[in-house]
Amino acid sequence: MNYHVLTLFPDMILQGMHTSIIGRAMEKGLLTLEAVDIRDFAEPARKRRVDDYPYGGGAGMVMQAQPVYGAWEDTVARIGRPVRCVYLTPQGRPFCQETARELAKEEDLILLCGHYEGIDERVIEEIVTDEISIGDYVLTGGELAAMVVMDAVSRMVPGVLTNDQSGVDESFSEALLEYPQYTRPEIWHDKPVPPILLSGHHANVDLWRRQQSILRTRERRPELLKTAVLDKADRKYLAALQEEDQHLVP
Ligand code: 9D3
Repeated sequence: MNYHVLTLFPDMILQGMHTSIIGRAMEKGLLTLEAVDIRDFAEPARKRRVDDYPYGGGAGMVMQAQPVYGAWEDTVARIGRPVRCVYLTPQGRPFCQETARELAKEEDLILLCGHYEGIDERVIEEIVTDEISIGDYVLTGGELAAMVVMDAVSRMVPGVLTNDQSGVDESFSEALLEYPQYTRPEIWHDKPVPPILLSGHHANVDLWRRQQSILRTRERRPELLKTAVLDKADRKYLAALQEEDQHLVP
């Protein structure tokens, strides 16, 4: 996977990505990353300025079409074939694991980061193939969103995760939340590790963990239970929990 990030803050992208597992994968040659500075494509007369006032008035500034187009055109020319261009924007489709898996199939991805109040719509219409939001909260720009997308996409690229990290065939939409984890010491702040984990009965441990996953999912993300893949024992446990609740009704 070759990432090409069009941004006003290239250092932020490079510094953020060179640490972590993803940085390791870049050293292994599985991923490449370039940050293309949109300011390098400003009209010379504008002295690296790339924003201007919004037509129709209103607060803030808008990124001009021309420098964004220049950065994109240069990048596509160097790649040498058509390539998806992902615009990170609060107006985009909510990012999810399925999108990460789909984007990981591409050989190259252009990621376009906005700033100010946004980018002139006309260049969006010409170059953008996908618009993605990472959630309903307000960021100051698209850079952190681009890094979130690259992180999630990269771990779906074959070879990026080691075997004990798995991941490639994991499904989020079919899955439950994870069970709680414990490590040494056996007692910490008067809290013991759940005794079943020390019992050595692997089948009982597996069952307990599965039930903890179901319990947590029901408490924290009940909407995930609609798509979770549950076997007969899972459904029986879930029914027992609902039955338990019935007895709590006043
Ligand atoms: C509060 C300002 N907003 C109303 C005038 C517009 C606005 C413009 C630019 C709000 C946020 C941003 C910067 N955000 C992103 O570029 C962004 C983002 C986000 O803020 N939340 C979730 N996903 C994304 S992807 C890109």
